[in-house]
Amino acid sequence: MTRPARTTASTCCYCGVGCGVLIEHDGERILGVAGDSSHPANLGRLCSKGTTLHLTGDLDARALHPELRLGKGLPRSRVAWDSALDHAAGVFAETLRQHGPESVAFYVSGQLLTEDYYAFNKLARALVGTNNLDSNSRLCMSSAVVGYKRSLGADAPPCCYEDIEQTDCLLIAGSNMAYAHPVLFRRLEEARARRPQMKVVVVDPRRTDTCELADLHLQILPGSDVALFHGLLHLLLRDGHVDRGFIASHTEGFDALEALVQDYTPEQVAERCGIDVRDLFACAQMIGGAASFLSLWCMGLNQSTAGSAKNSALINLHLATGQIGRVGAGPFSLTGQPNAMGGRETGSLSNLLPGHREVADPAHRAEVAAYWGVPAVPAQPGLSAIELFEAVHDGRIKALWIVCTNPAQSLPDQQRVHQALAACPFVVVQEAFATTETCRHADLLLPAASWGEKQGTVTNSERRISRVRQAIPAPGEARPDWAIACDFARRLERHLRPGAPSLFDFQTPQALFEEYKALTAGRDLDYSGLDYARIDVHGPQQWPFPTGAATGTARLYADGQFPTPSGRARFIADAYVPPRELPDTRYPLTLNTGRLRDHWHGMSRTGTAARLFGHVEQALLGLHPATIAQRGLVEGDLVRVRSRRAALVLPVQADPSLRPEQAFVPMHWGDRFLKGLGINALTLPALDPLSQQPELKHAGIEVERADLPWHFFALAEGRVQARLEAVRPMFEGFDYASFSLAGRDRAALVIRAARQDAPGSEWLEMIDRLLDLADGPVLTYDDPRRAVGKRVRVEQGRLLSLRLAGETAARDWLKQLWQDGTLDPALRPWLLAPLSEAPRAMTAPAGKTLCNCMDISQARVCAGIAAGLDLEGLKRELGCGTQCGSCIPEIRRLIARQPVDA
Ligand SMILES: Nc1nc2c(c(=O)[nH]1)N[C@H]1C(S)=C(S)[C@@H](COP(=O)(O)OP(=O)(O)OC[C@H]3O[C@@H](n4cnc5c(=O)[nH]c(N)nc54)[C@H](O)[C@@H]3O)O[C@H]1N2
Ligand SMILES: Nc1nc2c(c(=O)[nH]1)N[C@H]1C(S)=C(S)[C@@H](COP(=O)(O)OP(=O)(O)OC[C@H]3O[C@@H](n4cnc5c(=O)[nH]c(N)nc54)[C@H](O)[C@@H]3O)O[C@H]1N2
Ligand code: SF4
Ligand SMILES: [Mo]
Repeated sequence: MTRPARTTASTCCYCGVGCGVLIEHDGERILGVAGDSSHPANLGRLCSKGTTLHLTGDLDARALHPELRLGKGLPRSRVAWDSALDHAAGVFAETLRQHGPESVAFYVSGQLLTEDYYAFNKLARALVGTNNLDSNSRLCMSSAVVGYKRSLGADAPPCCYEDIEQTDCLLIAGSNMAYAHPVLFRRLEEARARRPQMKVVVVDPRRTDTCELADLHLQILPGSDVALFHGLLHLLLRDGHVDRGFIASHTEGFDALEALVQDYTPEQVAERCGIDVRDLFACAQMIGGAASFLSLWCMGLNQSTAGSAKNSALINLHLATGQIGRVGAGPFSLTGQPNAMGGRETGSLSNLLPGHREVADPAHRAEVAAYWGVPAVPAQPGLSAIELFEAVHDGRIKALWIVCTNPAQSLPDQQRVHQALAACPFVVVQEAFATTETCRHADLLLPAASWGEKQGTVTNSERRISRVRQAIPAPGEARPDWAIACDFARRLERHLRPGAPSLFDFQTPQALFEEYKALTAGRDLDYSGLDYARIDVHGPQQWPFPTGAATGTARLYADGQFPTPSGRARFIADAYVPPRELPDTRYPLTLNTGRLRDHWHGMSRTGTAARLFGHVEQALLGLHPATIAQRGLVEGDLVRVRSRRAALVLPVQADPSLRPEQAFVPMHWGDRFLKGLGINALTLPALDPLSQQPELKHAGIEVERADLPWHFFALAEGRVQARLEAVRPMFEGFDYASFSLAGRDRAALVIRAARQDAPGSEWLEMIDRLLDLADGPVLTYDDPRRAVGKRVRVEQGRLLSLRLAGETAARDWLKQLWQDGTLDPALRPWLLAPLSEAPRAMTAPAGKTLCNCMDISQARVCAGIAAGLDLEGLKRELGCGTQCGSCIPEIRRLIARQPVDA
């Protein structure tokens, strides 16, 4: 029986743009999504990830029941919630009794809702008595937090999204918003079309799709932003483009900065940044001559050992020119995760307390303790993410609770992270997807409700608080994060505060919100005047929203008053410091890492939707064509990438958008999808001294050809998640093994692997069983002398699975035949033949999918361009780019044939 379709308005669970989505469902299953045209962040738009939300979340990948392991090395088995949480409370209580509050820690996430965050925060500080609560925002926003606080006095992005549309000069530094904040990029594209006089500068070592809108791209050397920003200030001063009146009335510390930037002469800066000095002049001219100047930035500034300095050096430019607190002006940090802002507000970093308070401030601690009715919140500073895992590694942390983050994929220096987790006496992982690398290490796995299944609030990049609403029940026994935290806390209270009234008597997320919001009263972010009902009736609101307010606040600091003791903003005079791993003879290349358009972090969710692999199917090491040639490589070769920490084998890809001394790998592949602990096996745990944010963007590497003559390729349709779980352990003996999905309405698992010699026949027999190739209608070919063996399963005129061992040249053709559906019977005899003998009639592989919504391949777009179509023509004829628009920057790039090979 089909139920009537219903719609629930909620918020997208991916990026910090915070788009409103309408979830279409029947009360049991989510059937579709649409952009919410009444939501001020997106006004109806969604990007390629947002529009495919309903296709993600394969139940085979979900955590459905609590599971407990009673000893290291033993398998986990299913337990009831009661015993799971009683057990956890017992272990935590015993650990606290024996080793004190510094022996336990919580590692949480910018993807939690504000209510979840608050519950964990109170649990750690008020009940357990530790500040060892840190969040993955340490890898993401902590340099921006320090930047705002040091320069402006409070952690508050002062701008709003409309400023992006209304500015005269936009500087985008270290942000690939075309991929990472696509709906804002759509808004920018549209604004630029209306106001072509708007100037756009992009500062990025790569020529990204974001550069398609730029008047000027400064392709700087990695990590050289501080030198660039000081060099720009030098020129603004020289040309009289600073606002002396604003500096005198509203700032302090300019003299020291003015003295410092004297040394940042244009020629020196151009050399240090590796750019043409004329481009530096042009950039200074655009900023200095603009009526309004806005900057956007993201991980290219934050993920650096100079992250805090980069943030403040950029904010300096706004203070020196008085470009803040006005329409189209200000320093606007883009938030990565959907609720990294909420984490900052609720104080969910180890050095923070709720309401933008500091652990280090005794008055702040006393205020929070009094509000909670506890004698004190701990004064001992908590450990930040990297320090925290170091403490797990050396045994100081004995019980670790991980929520909504996958550190065994996303932290740098993965060998150490995996060692730490393997050795930790008690690891709790509270997860929506059981497939993550971190789940392997869970002694207790707690299934969490996820997007569409839980409710609460999130704050987006422009300080706007939106409701997250539940559409359907959570699968299995999964429960919302706040409820798990409070249930555990009440059980722990029986050990730690027997008989005392509970601090965690919350029956709804709304109750948590109501208790928490009072802690913002009188603080810079004050949203004590907001409640769920107000958002339900009047829509999402921007803080501050104090009691009695009728509307939120679009822009901060319009009056030139800053939340510092003196009321003045501060110039910060930090000198340029280079990245930790500068190129040397052993590691001459710099590895940069970042996002793809259609994947989200460790891919626990996006990795369940086959079509999201259509744009980029596998992890490739991008190198400049000249660098590839110089090393005697050709595109597609497997190379061994070595850093000071580990080596990883990957195919190489020519990427002319890079500088010759640079390499790029997307951050998304962890050990599940790429053997060898994933990309972060290579990255380094060096930290910014103020924000403790790791330098995930610059690792010294070298590459060399990996001689792995025995290749393996397989494709198997159906049950992709379960099949991946089953086959993944069989590839431990391989030097290279990469896993992905293919298809659109039907999904297949795709495996590419290589090693020195052929594995034994038992291995092949086993893999054939797992891929449905052991019996039934399977065509076989074996040449044991050459260690070549092929299997193809054809059923009812369709190719269903295949494996090519020892000789894989026909892999793309066969994959395309699978994708095409019905198999032409005339091709049957050729399926197992060497590629050179295959008929000319064989279809060429379509290659990557540019437009996900309309399923248009790059090949078709290129053919259209060759036939003379422009963007409008391509939209009209092919339909590409007419839905979510995420592919438009790339289509523009193809039309412009950018980048041209340098
Ligand atoms: N599709 C997608 N979108 C996402 C996410 C995702 O996983 N997938 N994740 C979300 C999250 S949590 C975040 S934090 C954001 C991240 O959003 P972004 O920061 O925009 O994304 P990244 O690709 O990590 O890095 C941005 C750019 O920084 C450049 N860069 C590297 N080093 C330097 C440098 O030294 N200086 C400068 N100026 N630039 C440099 C890189 O070349 C890269 O193009 O994306 C959010 N949105
Ligand atoms: N090399 C390199 N590494 C990086 C970066 C980089 O640019 N380069 N970027 C860094 C940045 S900016 C970030 S933000 C991090 C992100 O790193 P992670 O936080 O590890 O990324 P995710 O894969 O998003 O992890 C979130 C987890 O929460 C789970 N989940 C989803 N919904 C829910 C829910 O409602 N409840 C619970 N309990 N679980 C849920 C998901 O299945 C997923 O496993 O990666 C960092 N690592
Ligand atoms: S831009 Fe895309 S990923 Fe980000 S919130 Fe909007 S729909 Fe979601
Ligand atoms: Mo992030």
